[in-house]
Amino acid sequence: MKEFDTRGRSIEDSTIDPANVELLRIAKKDGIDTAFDRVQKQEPKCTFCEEGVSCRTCNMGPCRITPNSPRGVCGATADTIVARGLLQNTIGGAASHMDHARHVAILLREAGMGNAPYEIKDEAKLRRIAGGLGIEGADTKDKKLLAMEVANRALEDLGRQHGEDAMDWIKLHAPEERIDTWKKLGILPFGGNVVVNEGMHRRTMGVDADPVNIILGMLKTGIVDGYGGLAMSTDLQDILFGSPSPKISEAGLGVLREDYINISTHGHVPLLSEKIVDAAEDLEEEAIKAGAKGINVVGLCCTGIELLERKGIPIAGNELNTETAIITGAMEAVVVDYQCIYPGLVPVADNFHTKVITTADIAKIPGAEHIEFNEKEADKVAKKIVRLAIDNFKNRDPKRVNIPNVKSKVMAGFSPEVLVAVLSKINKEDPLKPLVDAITEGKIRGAVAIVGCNNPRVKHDFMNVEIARELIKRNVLVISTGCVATAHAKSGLMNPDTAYKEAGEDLQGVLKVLGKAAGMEALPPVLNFGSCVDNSRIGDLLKALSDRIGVPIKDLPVLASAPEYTTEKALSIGTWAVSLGVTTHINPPPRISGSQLVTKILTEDAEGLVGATVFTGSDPVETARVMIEKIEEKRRKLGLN
Ligand code: SF4
Ligand code: MSK
Repeated sequence: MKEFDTRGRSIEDSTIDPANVELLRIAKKDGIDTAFDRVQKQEPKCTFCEEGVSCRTCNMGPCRITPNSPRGVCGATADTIVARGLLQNTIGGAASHMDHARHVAILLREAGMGNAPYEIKDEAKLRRIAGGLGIEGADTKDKKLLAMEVANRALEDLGRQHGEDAMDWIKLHAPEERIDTWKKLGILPFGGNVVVNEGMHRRTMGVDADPVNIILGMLKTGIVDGYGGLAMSTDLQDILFGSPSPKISEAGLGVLREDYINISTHGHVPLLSEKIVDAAEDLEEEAIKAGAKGINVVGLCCTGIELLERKGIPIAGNELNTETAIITGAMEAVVVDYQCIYPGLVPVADNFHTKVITTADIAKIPGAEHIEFNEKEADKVAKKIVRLAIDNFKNRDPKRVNIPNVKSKVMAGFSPEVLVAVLSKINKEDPLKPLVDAITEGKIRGAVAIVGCNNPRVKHDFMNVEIARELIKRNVLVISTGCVATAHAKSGLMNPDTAYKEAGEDLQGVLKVLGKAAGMEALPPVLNFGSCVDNSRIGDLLKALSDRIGVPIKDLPVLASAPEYTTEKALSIGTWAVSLGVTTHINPPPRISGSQLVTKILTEDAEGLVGATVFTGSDPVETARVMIEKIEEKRRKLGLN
C-alpha cells in the first residue's frame, strides 16, 4: 500500500475539512495521489530556493548564493536575487489579473456591439463607471454604445504605453492621498500592461540590481494589479453579470447531490460558468431522460464564488477541495477556465468517470477534454459541455459514490454598496456614520481582510479559519474573499443564523443592529466579499471609510492577511494592500529569508515609504494577538480608546 505521507502527517493533520478527511481516506485506500501526498513527496525542499537565493534567470546560471560564493556569475548578490524573485512572482500575479480584465473588457465590447449573447445586467454601474471616466452622455447614451466605450477605455488603459498621469482605473478607485504618495515614490502606473513589461525587463540579467529599486518596482506591480487587474475585472463583470447582492446558499462538498448530474465550474473568470448555469436550466429535461433527477451546478474556487455572489449557486469548496470533489465519484464534469486549476485533477479523474473539460486556449491540461470557449457562441458551447456531462452520467459507478454529508449554510454577496444599502436604513443621510461610530466607540475594534488561498504545506483551512475565530471573538470584524471566504463559509462563520454567536459581545451588538436593518437577526461576523478579483471591493470600502473619517487608509485600524497563500496572484494582491497602507500578514513566509536587506525593507522600512509593512506568523492564536496589538496601536494613534 502506498504511503500517505513521508513525514508522518496524518490525514487529520492535513485538513480541518471533515469532507476532505473522509475523501482522503478513500484516496489512501484506493492509491489516488492528491496534492496532500505530492506536497510530502517534495520534501525536503531545497534551502536555496526556500530562502530565495537561487537564480536561473540567465544561462550563466543556475547560481546559488553561499558563504563561499556570495555573488552569482553576473555579480548579483543575495539581496538582488531575492528582490528579483519577489518581483517576478508579483508580475505573474498582476499579469494574470490584467489578462482576466482584458478578457472581460473584450467581451463587454462584443456584447455592446451585439456580437456576443450577453446582456448589460447592471446599467446603473455602467453609467456610474462611464461618468467616472468622464465619458460624455454617461447618463443618457444607449447602454450598448456606452458599454463599448467603457470597454474601449478599459483596453486603452491597459495598453497605454506612455504618460505621466495615473491610469484611469486608479483615478476611479484610489484615494488622492495614495496617488500623491505613489507619484512621489515614482511608482504611479500610467498604463497597465506596460508595468508587467517593464517589470520583466527590470528583472532580467544585467538590468536592475538595486534591491530597493526592485522592491519599488514590486510595489508598482501590486498597484497596477489592484486597479488594472482587480478593480477593472470587478467593474466590468458587475456591468455584464450584475453586482452581487446578499444570497443565502450552502458551502462544502455536501452540496453535491447523489441523484443529480453534478457539474462543477472551477477557475476565475465567470464568462462561461454563467452560461453553464443557464444551459443546465435549459437542459434539465434531457438530464431527467438520462435517469438523473436534474442537473446540479456547483462552484469551486473563485469562479464558484462569482456564481455564489450573483446567483446563489452553492460552493463545493476551495483550492484543496478541487481534487477531493472528484473522489466523491459523483462528479460528471469539472469545467475549468483558468488560474488555480491543478493539472493533478486529470490523474485523479482518471480513477473515476469524471471528465475534466478545459475551455481556455491558454489553459490546457494533457488528458483533459478541450472544448474551446468562444464567447460569441457562448450558449452553444455551454450546452455542448452540459450535454457531455449528461451523457457521462451513465458511466458513473454508484458503488463508488461517496458524498460526505458536510455542508454549511452561508450568506454571501457583500460589497460596499450592499453595506451602504443596509446602513442607510439606519441613517439615510449619512449611511457610513453608524459604522464609523461603532469603530470610534470601540464596539468594532478594527477590521481584518483575510484573503487568498489554500496551501497543502500547511493544514488545509486551519489558519484561514482559526485566525478569523480569534479576531471576531475580540470584536474585530473580518472580511474575506477567495478560498479563505470558502473556508469561512464551510466552517459556519458565514452562517446567517448562528455565526454571530461566535463574535465578542460588542461586535455581536453591532451585527444585530445591522441585521435588524437587513431584516434578519444579525449579520455574520465574517463578511463574504467575493472572489479574488473582488478584493477591489475591500479597497473601495477602505477608501469610503478613509474619506468619511478624514484619515488616510494607512492610519485606519485595519489589516490584511493571506494565511495560507499559494499563488503569485495572492502575492501581488498583498503587495497592492501594502502599497495602499495596509499592513499585511502572510503565511507560509515568502522566499525572502536569504536577504536580510529585503526582509528589513518589507518588515520595517516599507512603513516609511507607504505606511505599512509585512509580517509572518504560522500560529493562529499568536498571529491574531499580533494583529490585535497592531490594531490597538492604530487606535491609540487616532486617539481612540
Ligand atoms: Fe546567475 Fe546572474 Fe544569471 Fe542569475 S542572472 S543565473 S545570478 S549569472
Ligand atoms: S482561487 S488565487 S487559490 S484564493 Fe482565487 Fe483560491 Fe488563491 Fe486561487
